[in-house]
Formats: sequence, C-alpha cells, structure tokens
Amino acid sequence: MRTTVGIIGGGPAGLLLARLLHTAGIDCVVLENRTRDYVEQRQRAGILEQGTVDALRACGAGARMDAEGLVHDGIELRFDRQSHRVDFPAATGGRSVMVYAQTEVVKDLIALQLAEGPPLFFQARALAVEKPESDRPVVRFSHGGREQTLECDYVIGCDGFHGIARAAIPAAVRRTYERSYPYSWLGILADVPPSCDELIYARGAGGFALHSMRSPTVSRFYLQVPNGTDPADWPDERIWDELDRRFAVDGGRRLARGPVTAKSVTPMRSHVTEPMRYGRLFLAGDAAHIVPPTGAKGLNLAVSDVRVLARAFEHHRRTGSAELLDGYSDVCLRRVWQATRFSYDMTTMLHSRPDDDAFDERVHLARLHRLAASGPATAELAENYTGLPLEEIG
Ligand code: FAS
Ligand code: PHB
Repeated sequence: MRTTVGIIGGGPAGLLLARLLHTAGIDCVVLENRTRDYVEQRQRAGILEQGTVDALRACGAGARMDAEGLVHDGIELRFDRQSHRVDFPAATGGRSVMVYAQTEVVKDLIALQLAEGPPLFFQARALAVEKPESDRPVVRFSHGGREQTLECDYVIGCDGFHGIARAAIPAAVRRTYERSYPYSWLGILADVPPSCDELIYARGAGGFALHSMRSPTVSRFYLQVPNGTDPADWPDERIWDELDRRFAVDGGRRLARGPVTAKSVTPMRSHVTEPMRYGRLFLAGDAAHIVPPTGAKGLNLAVSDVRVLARAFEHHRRTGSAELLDGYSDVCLRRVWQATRFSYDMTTMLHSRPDDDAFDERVHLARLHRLAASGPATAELAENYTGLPLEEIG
C-alpha cells in the first residue's frame, strides 16, 4: 500500500489531521490499532477551546457539536469554603469554551471519514516506522492477520503516549522532559443532571475535585486520589460523600445524586518529547506530549499540533516550499510548553501533595485568593483556559 501521508493512530489527532489533509486534497491513510467501538467509547476529555471549535466547524465536523455542545462562559473556583467565578468573555475579549466530550468529537470525525475518506483501517496495529530519515519512510503494520507495509512520503505519529512512533526517533536525538505527580484522578460518570451550570474546580478538605458534565442529564466528576487507587474501593456512597465534602461552601447545597455508570483512575503526569520531528516522521498529540488534565489542555494541544501540521503540508503542496514543515516542531513546542506550564500551575495550585504541610496549604490558598482578587491574575487564567492564540505560521 502507498500514500503521501501515513497516519498512525485514530484518536482526535490522527482523525482531525486526516480530515484536514483530505479537504486540502492531500492523500493519507489512517491506521488505528483498536476497534471503532473501543475508540468511540473511550472516556477522555470534555472541554474544547475556541480554536478547537473553530477548526471542527471549518472542516465540516462541527454540526452535532453546535447542536448538542454546551457553550460555557466561565468556570467556578471553590476554596476556603468560598466560591469565585472566572468570567471568560470579560477577561478575554469574548472567548468561551465548549463542553462536548472527546468521545463525540471522535464519533463525528470517524463518521465523516468513513463516508468521505480518506481510508481508515481499524484493528490495524503499526509495528514499526522504518527509514524515517529517508524520503520513503515505511510503516510496517499488521491487519487482518497479515503483516503489511504502508509506503509513504511522510509518517505522522498520532499514536498517543503508549504508541510506537516516538521510539522511531533515535535516543541520541530525542530529549524527554517528565514529571509524575504524587496523586491520580478518579474519573466518575453519573446518570444525574449536573448540580451546576458551569464547571467547578475545588481545592477542598481532603483534596481536589472537579464537577464537569457531558449533557443536561449526565455529570462527569473527578476526585484526587492516591496513586495506585483501585476504583473498586470507591462505592457510589463513598464517592458522593467525598464530593460533597470537597465542594462544600458556606451556604451551599449537597450535590444531586444518581447512579455512577463508570469510574476509572488516571495517573497525573507531564511529558514532553523534543523534537516533534525526525526526518520524514512527525509526532502530534499525546505521542509527543502529555499534560495533567487539570487545565483541559490535552485534547486541545493535539488539535493545535495537527492544525499547524496540516497548514504546513498544504503550504508545501501549493508552493513546493518545506519551510513550514521545517518550522513545525519549534512552533508546536512553544505552545506545548505554555500549556505544560499552565497545566502544572493549575494542578499544583489545586491539589494537595501527600508531603504538604500547613505552610504549603496556606501558600496554595494564598495563590487562589490572589487569583480571585486580582483582575490580571484572573485574566491570565481565562486566557490560558480558553486557549492562547495559535501562532501564525505564514
Ligand atoms: P490518543 O491516545 O487519544 O489516540 C491515539 C490512538 O492511537 C489511539 O486510538 C490508539 O489506539 C492508537 N494507537 C496506539 N498505538 C498504535 C499502534 N501501534 N498502531 C495503530 N494505532 C495505535 N485531556 C483533557 O483535555 N481532559 C481530560 O479530562 C482528559 N482525560 C484523559 C483521561 C485519560 C485516561 C487519558 C489517557 C487521557 C486524557 N486526556 C484528557 C488527554 C486526552 O484527551 C488526550 O490529550 C487526547 O486523547 C490526545 O489525542 P491523541 O493525540 O489522538 O491520542
Ligand atoms: C472533562 O469534562 O472530562 C474535563 C473537564 C475539564 C478538565 C478535565 C476534564 O480540566
């Protein structure tokens, strides 16, 4: 098999890149290891930055998002039993975010691709990227019980943190920056209407909690838990009691309760791989970087990577110049490090470390009080949360 751009991974990065290249008339193929059902059901992100919303609309994948998504103009911060709202449009000159689950974005992109192309192969596991430094790289993959090859002009690793593409960059070239946090998130899906109109981020007694949502009838919560926590140790009653404890504010009400339909534990980590390109191999999304989800950046960073990359490929096809392709890694890494910094700040400000003492607790609360009291500090959070402008690349 042969194509111009071989894409490994059918998550948000791979699927959106395929859509953007296809609509620019650049042929590509997506190899996805899992089944369609698995990819579409995998519970992940929930918040889309304005730039992500614009990109999905522009490539014809925004109709259901606009019909079913929830536009949010702010978030609520809770700490010291107080509540503070961050008003996004007031602080950013009109930007907001969209609550529309990653599962739904993936479903919309898959439906489009199966209807209009390019080729999307499920249960097609990439085994290796060969000759990435040549002008004819090859992806060796297994599909339908057979080992096959995909000959490309370019290979894009959109295969997530546990994929194989990153390792195709020689260790002597690859630089890795990592931070593991001493806590995890217990993610909870519950069949109950949200008890709030906008997301609530809380630094409460006992640790962090987040009240998000998936629709007017389905709520999404996260609780900070110790690393290695077994979800089975958290029966519904314990979940609801701990959520009420962490969201407690003076004069507040208990949460509406309902059946928990899914729960899973995700460790918190930051990871950046530099460079995001080696020869004809490019990395995009979680294959290159991971951020703790406190800043709702993971999915949105994947989208900004592939927007930059698609623009670079389109420029190359139109002008023959590889200038934007050559600038891809540096342009993306500037944004990746800003998102990493923001996610680190949000995470350390809102979570309690096991070794935190009373002094640490007071300093974290002072950061939150300053953020709530200072217009510029609030605006800085709103700017980052709704998404920094995408760097113009020609
Ligand atoms: P993905 O991991 O989504 O997709 C990679 C794809 O490549 C997968 O479908 C995988 O099956 C496939 N693949 C892997 N190896 C392959 C191979 N050898 N051959 C072929 N295919 C292969 N972000 C947020 O903003 N908010 C959140 O709340 C949030 N929660 C998360 C919870 C979890 C458990 C995880 C893991 C991530 C979470 N994230 C969150 C981040 C997440 O949304 C990612 O940023 C987003 O999925 C990135 O998309 P991709 O880069 O496409 O990677
Ligand atoms: C989610 O709805 O899954 C979500 C929202 C905001 C975050 C993380 C996750 O910061």
